[in-house]
Amino acid sequence: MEKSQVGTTLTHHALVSQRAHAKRTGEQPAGDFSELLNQIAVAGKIISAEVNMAGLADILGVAGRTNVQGEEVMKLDVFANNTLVEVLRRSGHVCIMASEEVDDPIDVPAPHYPGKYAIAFDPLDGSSNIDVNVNIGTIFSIHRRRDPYGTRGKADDLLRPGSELAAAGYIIYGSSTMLVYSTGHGVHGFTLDPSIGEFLLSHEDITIPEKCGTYSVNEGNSSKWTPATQKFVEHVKAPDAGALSGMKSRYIGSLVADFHRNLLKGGIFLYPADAETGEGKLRLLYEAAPLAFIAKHAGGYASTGHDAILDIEPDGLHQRVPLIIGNRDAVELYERRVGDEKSGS
Ligand code: P6P
Repeated sequence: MEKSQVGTTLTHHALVSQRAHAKRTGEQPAGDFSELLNQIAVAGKIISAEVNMAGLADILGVAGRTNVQGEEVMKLDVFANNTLVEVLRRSGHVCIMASEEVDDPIDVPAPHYPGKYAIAFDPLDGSSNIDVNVNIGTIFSIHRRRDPYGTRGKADDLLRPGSELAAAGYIIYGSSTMLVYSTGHGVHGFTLDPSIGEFLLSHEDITIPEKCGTYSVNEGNSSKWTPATQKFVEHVKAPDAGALSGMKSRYIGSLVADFHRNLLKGGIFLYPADAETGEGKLRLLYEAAPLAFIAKHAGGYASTGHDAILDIEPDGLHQRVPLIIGNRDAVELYERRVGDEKSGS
């Protein structure tokens, strides 16, 4: 069959996958999800344009405030957050939101229509890299609201395990802007063609390569790691310690960039628990869970070391978790090392 000269747009792909979902579940395809995904893409295009302009415009530099994480807020963070909130509020498909930049749930007040999805997002992850031109990204997770006929959304619509997600994805702003998403039926990547303003299918059915050739961790934190983490990292670094060893080190310090590289090339990313606090740095709702959903549907896995990330019942919008994510066999090896430490073997 001759090759189509028109690429597969994100909208078309989402519509086709929604029709397939409807066929599987007997639901009537309403097109809500594909419209919602399209609005996320609109916000992504607006943010991408601003990120690419940042070096030229006077948008760099600190906005002079700190967010819930106590981190200085860069102006682009604020811009990205406000763009997503505004675009999603008026989409008619969202009833409640959570953002890394906002302490409390973000409602969808009248006259906006409260749709059937609850969304959590990190509007601009890796923002400390903005002014050194390193890839940064938007991460999002999408739940169907609990009460299909409710009016306003509630925090409860967001505080659910990642295993119940309807979809998740991220947009990475770099040499090109890519949107990667999954609804649980494969992981698909779309590259923005700025000449027509469309995200076109460029990576269909992404699966994490068999070989786990890279480990990605901030070794500057090694003194804060548990012995199990220290032993695991020593193992994967060792030149010839058998399976899952002799890995290269790659660490960008931008979660979306590190995750995206490992998704396409194979690898394991670790932001482990701090031995003192037992806490990780990364956030469950809008960083760990959406990426764990993507990893799972690309054949990978994500764990805290003790529990699968997708099984964790969130106890708050900004809950931190340890995150070990990437090739399934490497993450499972980490879990065994943690298990051995617990059993003292
Ligand atoms: P560290 C960026 O600030 C971020 O939230 C993630 O994007 C990244 O993976 C992590 O923090 C980097 O943290 O402590 O290594 O600088």
